[in-house]
Amino acid sequence: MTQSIEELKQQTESLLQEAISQIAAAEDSQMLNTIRVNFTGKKSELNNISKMMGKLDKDQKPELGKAISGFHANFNQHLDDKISQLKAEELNKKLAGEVLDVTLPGKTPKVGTKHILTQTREEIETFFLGLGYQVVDGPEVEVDLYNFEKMNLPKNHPARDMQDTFYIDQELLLRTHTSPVQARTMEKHDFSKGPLKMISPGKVFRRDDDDATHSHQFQQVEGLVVDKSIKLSDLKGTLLAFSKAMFGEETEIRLRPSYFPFTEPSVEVDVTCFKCHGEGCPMCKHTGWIEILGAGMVHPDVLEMSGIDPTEYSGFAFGLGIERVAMLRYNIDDIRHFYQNDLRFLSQFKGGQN
Ligand code: FA5
Repeated sequence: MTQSIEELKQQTESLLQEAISQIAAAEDSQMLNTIRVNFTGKKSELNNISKMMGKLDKDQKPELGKAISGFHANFNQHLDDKISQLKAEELNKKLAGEVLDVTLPGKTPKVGTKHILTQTREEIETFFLGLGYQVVDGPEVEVDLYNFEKMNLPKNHPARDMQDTFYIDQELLLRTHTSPVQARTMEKHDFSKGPLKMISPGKVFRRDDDDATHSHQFQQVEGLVVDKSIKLSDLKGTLLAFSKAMFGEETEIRLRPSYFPFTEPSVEVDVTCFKCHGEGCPMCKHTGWIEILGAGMVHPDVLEMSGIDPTEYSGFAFGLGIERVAMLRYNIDDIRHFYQNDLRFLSQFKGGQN
């Protein structure tokens, strides 16, 4: 049956109205897609109308063409508007479901803390930097020459027994103390630029059996001052100021005669017990004093072996165990706690960081 141009235009218009009402009722993009296929696809009524074009008179063809393209323009416009509307609705729904209460307290990230030995080492460094010392590093794998010989401990010297260690070969070993850094620093020092004042913190190793106060690996801080007319009283004044800074203003020190091959005279330095303040308690084994370090005046032979004239220069040196200082300050009863990585122990020492 052939339809007139008027009927075709009418049919196109009806189709458009139907499409518009379906678009308006659509609830999601999937429904819109179905509408698009139904109204503009190959099997759509509109396509059938387009096929009628060939049967129309020449002057009627543009009329139908105009009606069809009018359909498309209108249809697409309504479709686009609906897509935007659905998108906006979707976003609003999402936002409504995601209510953000900006007044809720935030989640504090867990921040770690420096190991208590690192904190103690840094406090010691800060103290000596304040007195104008430089902080020097030295090798942990050391040669016999620096660890022993230049420290006045020639081969077969009986005092080597006090510091047995792990040997890599005849000449190479894990250093037993930080004292070899003394020789390494003295050899390089230029006295025209001022006195030598250094500390050197670091790991040391000994063939010691582990117990509550001994470990086969621990940390020391070496101290060394060399200049013209350095005296034992300079050592005592420095260590008194250090002890007060570490253990409290009321702390006193005493020097007891001792022996180290690299110092002459040599002393052990004790501080007044900061628990009983000298009265006597289990901590200080009822003596009122606690030993913290070894020290002395640098032996003239040690100065000479490092190229310094002992008739012109003198110096003092000291060496302390960082673990020992931390154990005393925080009343820690077993050195092994430092190395076991037990968070219940470590997290007690948060320093100033948390
Ligand atoms: C020395 O190592 C000397 N080099 C110190 C020194 C330097 C004296 C400069 C004079 C001049 P000593 O062996 O006493 O000395 O060790 C020094 C400190 O290291 C001790 O007071 C102790 O705190 C610590 N220490 C020694 N052996 C151990 C160990 N096995 N475990 C933990 N700490 C230790």
